[in-house]
Amino acid sequence: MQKIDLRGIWLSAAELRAVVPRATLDATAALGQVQPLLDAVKTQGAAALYQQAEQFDGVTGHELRVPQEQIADALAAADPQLISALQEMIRRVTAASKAQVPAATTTVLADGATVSQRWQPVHRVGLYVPGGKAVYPSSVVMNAVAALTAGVRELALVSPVQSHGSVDPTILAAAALCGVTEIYAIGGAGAIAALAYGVPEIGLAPVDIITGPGNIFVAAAKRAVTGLVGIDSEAGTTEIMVLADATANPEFVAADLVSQAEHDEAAAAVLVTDAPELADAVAAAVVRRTAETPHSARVQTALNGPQSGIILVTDTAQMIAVADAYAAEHLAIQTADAAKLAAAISNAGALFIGPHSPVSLGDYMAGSNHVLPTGGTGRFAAGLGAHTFLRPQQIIDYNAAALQQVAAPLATIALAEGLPAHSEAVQTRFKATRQEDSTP
Ligand code: HSO
Ligand code: ZN
Repeated sequence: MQKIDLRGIWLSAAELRAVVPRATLDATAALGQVQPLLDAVKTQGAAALYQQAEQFDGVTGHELRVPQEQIADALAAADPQLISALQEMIRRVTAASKAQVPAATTTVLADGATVSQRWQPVHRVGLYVPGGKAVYPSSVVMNAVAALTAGVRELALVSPVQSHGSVDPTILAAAALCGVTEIYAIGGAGAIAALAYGVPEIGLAPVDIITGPGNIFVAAAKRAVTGLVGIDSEAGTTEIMVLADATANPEFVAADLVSQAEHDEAAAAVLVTDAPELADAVAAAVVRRTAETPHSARVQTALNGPQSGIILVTDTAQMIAVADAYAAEHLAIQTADAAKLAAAISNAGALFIGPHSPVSLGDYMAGSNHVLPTGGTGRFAAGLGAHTFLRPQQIIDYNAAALQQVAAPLATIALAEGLPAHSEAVQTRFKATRQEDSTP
């Protein structure tokens, strides 16, 4: 791993963002390539989906809608130990997701004047699940449980057709465990178009929100249909930042860095420490663990790539500044005062406190959601949760007296804006005789 020494060098947040390594993924470049695929699905429906499956997945003639028996078979054939592990995960993620549903509120502004707010789930959600090298039943759970806990009524899952002519059976089993049964064997940009526009011939109705990770073409397609539908944040490659001091266990730190590097050659792993001895111990442990781990080549590429590194800082204050500027998807804090340090940091997708809260705990069993903002978007975006599928709606309820109380200031503003009919809509309610009352 490369070393960057920032000791004694005080940089602004913008400068820190420029020097701390990270992977970048820009979907804009793929927009031009995906537009014709989206248009084809919009105008030709299932025929375009078949054509794209043949072109990109090398499969044709399969059923686009996965039959219910096939889903039941996949669940029956799944390893019972995997099923019970996923069930425990579902239980924990459901419990923590319930706490993400905000309470309704009512504000009384005067006698007979209330503004309430309720959190309304969207009706229908489309969930994209990648196939191929990254088949993650855990991500099916994270997306489906968050949506269902929010109160979403319908969930359609799409995933690329595999060589056996259907969706990966592990994905089918995970979906079934969550209660998702509307599943389509379609993938890539075309699948995003199918969710956004609908495909009536196969009974696929358009959705309101599309979530789920995918490759650069899927990300570009999601961007292209944004506005017609809502999307979750654009998922980039996994990244981990560990803040550690001299009290940290170098083996724990190294294991955490390697764990996320295992995802992808482009994954980013960054250690920030004020203890040079710890930096050396972690570097040595990383080399040893990388050599021993099954995905050795991938991990080595990720950790030695320009997106990863070890940052030496002067003190805790600089550690906080680096973490805040970076806004890591996963921020692990392994210092003597981890909880206190976490309280001082505002930008991160999720924070993992102390030596016994590794990031891989959050990936599977913590109860938290593992779909988190990458690429520094944690500065303004949140991870996926029940809230992703909820909209706050305000409900205005005034009686006559309460309306009359504000009629004059309302008129003042309406007239200042040159919109007298706005004021008239209020005033007419207080006129003694309405026209229709005098007609015989
Ligand atoms: N660390 C990944 C999620 C994941 N890990 C899925 C294992 N499976 C992105 O947060
Ligand atoms: Zn992971």
